[in-house]
Amino acid sequence: MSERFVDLAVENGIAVVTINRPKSLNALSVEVLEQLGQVIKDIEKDDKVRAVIITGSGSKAFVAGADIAAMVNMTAKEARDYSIFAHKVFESIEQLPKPVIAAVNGYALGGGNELAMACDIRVASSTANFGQPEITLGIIPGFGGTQRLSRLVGKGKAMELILTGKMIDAKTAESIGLVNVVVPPEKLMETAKEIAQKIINFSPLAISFAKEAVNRGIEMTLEQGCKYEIELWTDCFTTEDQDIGMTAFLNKQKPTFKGA
Ligand code: CO8
Repeated sequence: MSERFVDLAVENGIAVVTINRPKSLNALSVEVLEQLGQVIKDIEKDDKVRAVIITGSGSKAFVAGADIAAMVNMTAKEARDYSIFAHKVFESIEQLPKPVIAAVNGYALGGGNELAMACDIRVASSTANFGQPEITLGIIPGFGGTQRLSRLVGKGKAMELILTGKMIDAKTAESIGLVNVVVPPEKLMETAKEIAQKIINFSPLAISFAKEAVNRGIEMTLEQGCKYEIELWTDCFTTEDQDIGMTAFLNKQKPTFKGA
């Protein structure tokens, strides 16, 4: 049996996905990406899973990047296939109709920062560090970094990080909008789970529509995005959850959403 590099644990509707390759600081080899892709597929099909947290094993690294040892002798064709495959896996995370939170426990470099950025929300340990150091290796980010970073933090900061390859600490990452919240290391998983729990109390359909509206809309003009929002907003009114949520509000009760 092949070695497991991605662990999955589901508890109370929250799936914790742990990249577990500590000897290489959880670097994303092809095997890791394949296993991560399969775990995300399994999670999509599993109705019991309502939210996902992605983290790294140990306290040193979330993911220290793509696997440099595996890339050093790659041909251009192999590098292209590697990049295309990673993009597919990260898109499957971004497009998963369930919320995904990155719990960044340490270094999130290169492909690691790109993985965190494919998630919906990033919670960071105060000991985490972020960066796109590809330029120091004679390459550029190849798992979405040049695109998602500028969308998240703006072109100027993205250029600075990508062109200098410098690392920034968690507080700096928070100040530029790369990270949503920074917490002490011992509070990392607790905080990520609290955020996941808060979200999964809401209608899973509304959550998936909201995620789709934001993710698709950001690729469109404002006018197109607003039209797209109208469609998804309208879809909300075909759900029982819309009735449940509004009726509960008017009756001063707490809604229990059905996901229907
Ligand atoms: N790949 C493979 N192995 C790694 C990686 C990595 N990204 N990062 C760390 N390791 C290994 C080290 O080689 C070392 O192995 P060994 O013990 O066998 O020597 C072990 O992990 C521990 O690392 P260090 O001894 O270096 O630990 P330090 O505490 O001294 O340093 C750092 C920690 C700062 C995180 C350092 O390891 C480092 O700089 N790592 C590389 C970070 C990096 O450059 N990441 C970007 C990689 S490129 C990338 O992600 C591109 C994505 C798009 C690719 C598109 C492909 C087509």
